[in-house]
Amino acid sequence: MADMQQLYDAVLNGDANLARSVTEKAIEDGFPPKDLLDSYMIPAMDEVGRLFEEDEYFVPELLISARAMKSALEILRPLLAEGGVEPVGKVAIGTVKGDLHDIGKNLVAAMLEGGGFEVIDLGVDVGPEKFIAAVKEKGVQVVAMSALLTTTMPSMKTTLQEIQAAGIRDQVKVMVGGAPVTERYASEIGADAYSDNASAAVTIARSFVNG
Ligand code: B12
Repeated sequence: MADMQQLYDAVLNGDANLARSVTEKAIEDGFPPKDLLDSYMIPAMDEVGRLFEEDEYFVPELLISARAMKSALEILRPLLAEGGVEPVGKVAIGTVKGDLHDIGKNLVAAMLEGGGFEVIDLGVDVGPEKFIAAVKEKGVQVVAMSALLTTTMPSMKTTLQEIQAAGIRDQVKVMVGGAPVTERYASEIGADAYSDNASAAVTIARSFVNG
Protein backbone atom coordinates (compact mmCIF):
# COMPACT_ATOMS: atom_id res chain seq x y z
CA MET A 1 0.00 0.00 0.00
CA ALA A 2 1.20 3.51 -0.80
CA ASP A 3 2.09 5.52 2.32
CA MET A 4 0.11 8.69 1.88
CA GLN A 5 1.90 10.58 4.61
CA GLN A 6 4.92 10.26 2.31
CA LEU A 7 3.05 12.21 -0.37
CA TYR A 8 2.32 15.04 2.07
CA ASP A 9 5.97 15.05 3.20
CA ALA A 10 7.30 14.87 -0.37
CA VAL A 11 5.40 18.03 -1.35
CA LEU A 12 6.29 19.77 1.91
CA ASN A 13 9.99 18.91 1.51
CA GLY A 14 10.07 19.46 -2.23
CA ASP A 15 11.00 15.90 -3.19
CA ALA A 16 9.63 15.69 -6.75
CA ASN A 17 10.75 12.09 -7.42
CA LEU A 18 9.13 10.80 -4.26
CA ALA A 19 5.94 12.82 -4.91
CA ARG A 20 5.69 11.21 -8.34
CA SER A 21 6.42 7.66 -7.23
CA VAL A 22 4.01 7.74 -4.27
CA THR A 23 1.31 9.22 -6.50
CA GLU A 24 1.83 6.49 -9.10
CA LYS A 25 1.69 3.80 -6.41
CA ALA A 26 -1.42 5.33 -4.84
CA ILE A 27 -3.23 5.34 -8.20
CA GLU A 28 -2.24 1.70 -8.73
CA ASP A 29 -3.61 0.90 -5.27
CA GLY A 30 -6.92 2.48 -6.25
CA PHE A 31 -6.83 5.76 -4.27
CA PRO A 32 -9.23 8.29 -5.81
CA PRO A 33 -7.15 11.08 -7.44
CA LYS A 34 -9.30 13.77 -5.87
CA ASP A 35 -8.57 12.41 -2.38
CA LEU A 36 -4.84 12.52 -3.07
CA LEU A 37 -5.17 16.15 -4.09
CA ASP A 38 -7.58 17.30 -1.37
CA SER A 39 -6.29 15.30 1.58
CA TYR A 40 -2.53 15.33 1.05
CA MET A 41 -1.22 17.59 -1.71
CA ILE A 42 -3.28 20.74 -1.14
CA PRO A 43 -2.84 20.56 2.66
CA ALA A 44 0.93 20.17 2.11
CA MET A 45 0.99 23.25 -0.17
CA ASP A 46 -1.13 25.14 2.40
CA GLU A 47 1.51 24.26 4.99
CA VAL A 48 4.26 25.43 2.60
CA GLY A 49 2.38 28.73 2.29
CA ARG A 50 2.09 29.01 6.07
CA LEU A 51 5.80 28.32 6.58
CA PHE A 52 6.60 30.95 3.95
CA GLU A 53 4.42 33.52 5.67
CA GLU A 54 6.15 32.75 8.98
CA ASP A 55 9.60 33.20 7.40
CA GLU A 56 10.52 29.55 7.93
CA TYR A 57 10.48 28.85 4.18
CA PHE A 58 11.92 31.19 1.57
CA VAL A 59 11.59 31.44 -2.22
CA PRO A 60 13.88 28.42 -2.95
CA GLU A 61 11.77 26.16 -0.72
CA LEU A 62 8.60 27.49 -2.36
CA LEU A 63 10.07 26.70 -5.76
CA ILE A 64 11.07 23.13 -4.94
CA SER A 65 7.75 22.38 -3.23
CA ALA A 66 5.90 23.85 -6.19
CA ARG A 67 7.97 21.63 -8.49
CA ALA A 68 7.13 18.52 -6.44
CA MET A 69 3.46 19.49 -6.50
CA LYS A 70 3.61 20.00 -10.26
CA SER A 71 5.23 16.63 -10.93
CA ALA A 72 2.54 14.79 -8.93
CA LEU A 73 -0.18 16.92 -10.56
CA GLU A 74 1.02 15.87 -14.02
CA ILE A 75 -0.02 12.31 -13.15
CA LEU A 76 -3.32 13.36 -11.58
CA ARG A 77 -4.44 16.01 -14.07
CA PRO A 78 -5.70 13.64 -16.83
CA LEU A 79 -7.39 11.42 -14.24
CA LEU A 80 -9.08 14.38 -12.58
CA ALA A 81 -10.29 15.61 -15.96
CA GLU A 82 -11.76 12.14 -16.72
CA GLY A 83 -13.49 12.04 -13.36
CA GLY A 84 -15.12 15.41 -14.03
CA VAL A 85 -13.78 16.96 -10.82
CA GLU A 86 -14.71 20.63 -10.86
CA PRO A 87 -11.88 23.09 -10.16
CA VAL A 88 -12.35 25.68 -7.41
CA GLY A 89 -12.27 28.38 -10.07
CA LYS A 90 -10.44 29.49 -13.21
CA VAL A 91 -7.53 31.90 -13.28
CA ALA A 92 -5.68 33.34 -16.28
CA ILE A 93 -2.14 34.36 -15.37
CA GLY A 94 0.60 36.04 -17.36
CA THR A 95 3.64 38.27 -17.21
CA VAL A 96 2.65 41.54 -18.85
CA LYS A 97 3.69 42.87 -22.24
CA GLY A 98 7.40 43.60 -22.68
CA ASP A 99 8.38 41.54 -19.64
CA LEU A 100 10.04 38.13 -19.85
CA HIS A 101 10.51 37.35 -16.13
CA ASP A 102 8.50 34.25 -15.27
CA ILE A 103 9.89 32.65 -12.12
CA GLY A 104 7.50 34.46 -9.75
CA LYS A 105 4.59 34.07 -12.16
CA ASN A 106 5.22 30.31 -12.41
CA LEU A 107 5.35 30.06 -8.67
CA VAL A 108 2.01 31.85 -8.32
CA ALA A 109 0.55 29.58 -11.03
CA ALA A 110 1.81 26.43 -9.30
CA MET A 111 0.49 27.55 -5.91
CA LEU A 112 -2.91 28.32 -7.47
CA GLU A 113 -2.97 24.87 -9.07
CA GLY A 114 -1.99 23.43 -5.74
CA GLY A 115 -4.95 25.31 -4.27
CA GLY A 116 -7.32 23.51 -6.66
CA PHE A 117 -7.68 26.22 -9.33
CA GLU A 118 -7.62 25.59 -13.05
CA VAL A 119 -4.83 27.86 -14.25
CA ILE A 120 -4.57 29.11 -17.79
CA ASP A 121 -0.96 30.19 -18.09
CA LEU A 122 -0.67 32.75 -20.87
CA GLY A 123 3.11 32.88 -20.53
CA VAL A 124 5.29 35.98 -20.76
CA ASP A 125 5.04 39.20 -22.78
CA VAL A 126 1.25 38.97 -22.62
CA GLY A 127 -0.69 41.85 -24.18
CA PRO A 128 -4.17 42.97 -23.04
CA GLU A 129 -5.87 41.14 -25.94
CA LYS A 130 -4.77 37.74 -24.60
CA PHE A 131 -6.06 38.45 -21.11
CA ILE A 132 -9.34 39.69 -22.61
CA ALA A 133 -9.66 36.58 -24.82
CA ALA A 134 -9.17 34.35 -21.76
CA VAL A 135 -12.04 36.09 -19.97
CA LYS A 136 -14.34 36.03 -22.98
CA GLU A 137 -13.53 32.59 -24.35
CA LYS A 138 -12.44 30.57 -21.35
CA GLY A 139 -14.68 32.15 -18.74
CA VAL A 140 -11.93 32.86 -16.21
CA GLN A 141 -13.09 34.56 -13.02
CA VAL A 142 -9.67 35.89 -12.05
CA VAL A 143 -6.93 37.59 -14.06
CA ALA A 144 -3.48 37.59 -12.44
CA MET A 145 -0.76 39.84 -13.84
CA SER A 146 2.93 39.80 -12.97
CA ALA A 147 5.57 42.45 -13.74
CA LEU A 148 9.23 42.59 -12.70
CA LEU A 149 10.31 45.74 -14.48
CA THR A 150 9.33 49.30 -13.61
CA THR A 151 9.10 49.88 -17.36
CA THR A 152 6.47 47.16 -17.83
CA MET A 153 4.28 48.00 -14.82
CA PRO A 154 2.23 50.46 -16.97
CA SER A 155 1.16 47.44 -19.06
CA MET A 156 -0.92 46.42 -16.05
CA LYS A 157 -2.75 49.72 -16.19
CA THR A 158 -3.26 49.45 -19.94
CA THR A 159 -4.60 45.91 -19.58
CA LEU A 160 -7.06 47.03 -16.92
CA GLN A 161 -8.20 49.92 -19.12
CA GLU A 162 -8.70 47.58 -22.06
CA ILE A 163 -10.59 45.08 -19.93
CA GLN A 164 -12.86 47.98 -18.95
CA ALA A 165 -13.19 49.14 -22.57
CA ALA A 166 -14.10 45.60 -23.65
CA GLY A 167 -17.09 45.80 -21.27
CA ILE A 168 -16.02 42.78 -19.18
CA ARG A 169 -14.61 44.47 -16.08
CA ASP A 170 -17.56 43.33 -13.94
CA GLN A 171 -17.04 39.67 -14.97
CA VAL A 172 -13.56 39.38 -13.60
CA LYS A 173 -11.40 40.14 -10.57
CA VAL A 174 -7.89 41.33 -11.22
CA MET A 175 -4.87 40.79 -9.00
CA VAL A 176 -1.38 42.07 -9.59
CA GLY A 177 2.09 41.33 -8.24
CA GLY A 178 5.81 41.23 -8.92
CA ALA A 179 8.77 42.78 -7.13
CA PRO A 180 8.32 46.45 -8.16
CA VAL A 181 4.51 46.45 -7.77
CA THR A 182 3.04 47.91 -4.58
CA GLU A 183 -0.33 47.93 -2.86
CA ARG A 184 -0.55 51.62 -3.65
CA TYR A 185 0.15 51.14 -7.35
CA ALA A 186 -2.44 48.34 -7.48
CA SER A 187 -5.12 50.59 -6.05
CA GLU A 188 -4.09 53.55 -8.27
CA ILE A 189 -4.63 51.50 -11.42
CA GLY A 190 -7.90 50.01 -10.14
CA ALA A 191 -6.81 46.40 -9.56
CA ASP A 192 -8.88 44.42 -7.07
CA ALA A 193 -5.92 43.04 -5.13
CA TYR A 194 -2.17 42.98 -4.71
CA SER A 195 0.14 40.57 -2.98
CA ASP A 196 3.88 40.31 -2.66
CA ASN A 197 3.90 36.52 -2.50
CA ALA A 198 2.54 33.41 -4.15
CA SER A 199 0.85 31.87 -1.18
CA ALA A 200 -1.29 34.94 -0.43
CA ALA A 201 -2.31 34.90 -4.10
CA VAL A 202 -4.18 31.65 -3.38
CA THR A 203 -6.02 33.14 -0.39
CA ILE A 204 -6.99 36.16 -2.51
CA ALA A 205 -8.19 34.03 -5.43
CA ARG A 206 -10.25 31.89 -3.05
CA SER A 207 -11.88 35.00 -1.59
CA PHE A 208 -12.73 36.18 -5.12
CA VAL A 209 -14.49 32.99 -6.17
CA ASN A 210 -16.26 32.53 -2.85
CA GLY A 211 -17.77 36.00 -3.24
C1 B12 B 1 16.07 36.18 -12.84
C2 B12 B 1 16.09 37.59 -13.38
C3 B12 B 1 16.15 37.77 -14.76
C4 B12 B 1 16.11 36.60 -15.73
C5 B12 B 1 14.65 36.14 -15.89
C6 B12 B 1 14.53 34.63 -16.07
C7 B12 B 1 13.13 34.18 -15.92
N1 B12 B 1 12.84 33.10 -16.63
O1 B12 B 1 12.30 34.78 -15.24
C8 B12 B 1 16.68 37.28 -17.02
C9 B12 B 1 18.17 37.06 -17.04
C10 B12 B 1 16.10 36.78 -18.36
C11 B12 B 1 16.40 38.74 -16.76
C12 B12 B 1 16.35 39.70 -17.75
C13 B12 B 1 16.23 41.07 -17.52
N2 B12 B 1 16.20 41.68 -16.33
CO1 B12 B 1 15.99 40.69 -14.67
N3 B12 B 1 16.10 39.96 -13.00
C14 B12 B 1 16.06 38.71 -12.49
C15 B12 B 1 16.19 38.70 -10.96
C16 B12 B 1 17.65 38.35 -10.63
C17 B12 B 1 15.32 37.74 -10.19
C18 B12 B 1 13.82 37.85 -10.48
C19 B12 B 1 13.13 36.64 -9.86
O2 B12 B 1 12.89 35.65 -10.54
N4 B12 B 1 12.85 36.67 -8.54
C20 B12 B 1 12.31 35.55 -7.79
C21 B12 B 1 10.78 35.52 -7.90
C22 B12 B 1 10.25 34.29 -7.15
O3 B12 B 1 10.29 36.69 -7.30
P1 B12 B 1 9.15 37.61 -7.96
O4 B12 B 1 9.18 37.50 -9.41
O5 B12 B 1 9.19 38.95 -7.32
O6 B12 B 1 7.79 36.89 -7.52
C23 B12 B 1 7.30 36.84 -6.21
C24 B12 B 1 6.39 38.01 -5.82
O7 B12 B 1 6.74 39.21 -6.43
C25 B12 B 1 5.01 37.53 -6.13
N5 B12 B 1 4.46 37.71 -7.48
C26 B12 B 1 5.06 37.72 -8.68
N6 B12 B 1 4.19 37.85 -9.64
C27 B12 B 1 2.97 37.91 -9.09
C28 B12 B 1 1.70 38.05 -9.63
C29 B12 B 1 0.58 38.09 -8.80
C30 B12 B 1 -0.77 38.23 -9.40
C31 B12 B 1 0.75 38.03 -7.39
C32 B12 B 1 -0.43 38.13 -6.51
C33 B12 B 1 2.03 37.89 -6.84
C34 B12 B 1 3.12 37.83 -7.69
O8 B12 B 1 5.06 36.14 -5.86
C35 B12 B 1 6.37 35.63 -6.19
C36 B12 B 1 6.73 34.58 -5.19
O9 B12 B 1 6.63 34.99 -3.86
C37 B12 B 1 15.83 40.18 -10.61
C38 B12 B 1 16.50 40.74 -9.35
C39 B12 B 1 15.75 40.43 -8.11
N7 B12 B 1 16.48 40.10 -7.10
O10 B12 B 1 14.53 40.53 -8.07
C40 B12 B 1 16.25 40.92 -11.87
C41 B12 B 1 15.54 42.27 -12.31
C42 B12 B 1 14.03 42.08 -12.06
N8 B12 B 1 15.84 42.35 -13.72
C43 B12 B 1 16.07 43.55 -14.07
C44 B12 B 1 16.40 43.95 -15.40
C45 B12 B 1 16.75 45.40 -15.59
C46 B12 B 1 16.40 43.02 -16.45
C47 B12 B 1 16.73 43.31 -17.92
C48 B12 B 1 16.13 44.61 -18.49
C49 B12 B 1 18.26 43.28 -18.04
C50 B12 B 1 18.79 43.69 -19.39
N9 B12 B 1 19.36 44.85 -19.39
O11 B12 B 1 18.64 42.95 -20.32
C51 B12 B 1 16.17 42.06 -18.62
C52 B12 B 1 14.72 42.28 -19.07
C53 B12 B 1 14.21 41.24 -19.97
C54 B12 B 1 12.72 41.43 -20.15
N10 B12 B 1 12.31 42.07 -21.23
O12 B12 B 1 11.96 41.02 -19.29
C55 B12 B 1 15.96 44.54 -12.91
C56 B12 B 1 14.66 45.35 -12.95
C57 B12 B 1 14.92 46.80 -12.56
C58 B12 B 1 13.66 47.56 -12.58
N11 B12 B 1 13.39 48.24 -11.49
O13 B12 B 1 12.92 47.58 -13.51
C59 B12 B 1 16.11 43.58 -11.67
C60 B12 B 1 15.39 44.08 -10.40
C61 B12 B 1 17.64 43.47 -11.43
C62 B12 B 1 18.25 44.77 -10.95
N12 B12 B 1 18.43 44.95 -9.67
O14 B12 B 1 18.55 45.63 -11.74
N13 B12 B 1 16.23 38.97 -15.47
